[in-house]
Amino acid sequence: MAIERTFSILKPDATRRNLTGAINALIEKAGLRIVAQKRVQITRAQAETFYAVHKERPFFGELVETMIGGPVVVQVLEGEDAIRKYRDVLGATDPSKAAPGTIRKEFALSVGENSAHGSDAPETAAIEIAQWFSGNEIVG
Ligand code: IDP
Repeated sequence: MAIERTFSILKPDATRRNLTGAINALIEKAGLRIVAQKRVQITRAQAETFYAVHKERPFFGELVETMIGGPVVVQVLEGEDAIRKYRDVLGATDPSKAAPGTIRKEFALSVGENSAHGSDAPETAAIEIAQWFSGNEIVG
C-alpha cells in the first residue's frame, strides 16, 4: 500500500473544548504523521467553498455556521493508506454510530459537531490540501 496524504480539520467544537492534543494523540497512535498543521479562523466564503458538494442539503446552513463558529486546526496527515486509515480513526459521521476508540465516538457532541473532518478520496484530498496549504508548508 502506498504512502498517501490526507486532509484533516479539527472542528470548532474540538478546539473550543481544548481537544487538539487528545485528537492528535489518536491520529499519531494510528500511525499517521502530522506533516502540516495550523490553527485558522475559516471565513464564511471558505466554508461554503469547502462544503460546496453539500450546498443543496438541508443541513448546509447549519454546517457552515458550525465551521465558522470558532477556530479550527487544519492538518495534512501522511502514512500508509492514510485516507482510509484516517476515516477509520474518525469513525462514523453520526457519533452515536461510531465505533469505540474512534475520534467521533470519544469526543463528538452530535452529527453537526462531530469534532473532525477527513478527506474521503485521493482526488478530494489533493483539492483540500491545496486549498489550505502551500507546498513548502508541508514537511514530511
Ligand atoms: P463526513 O464528514 O463523515 O465525510 P459528510 O456526509 O461528508 O460526512 O458530511 C459532512 C459534514 O456535514 C459532517 O461531518 C457533519 O458535520 C455534517 N452533517 C452531515 N449530515 C448532517 C445532518 O444530518 N445534520 C447536521 N450536520 C450534518
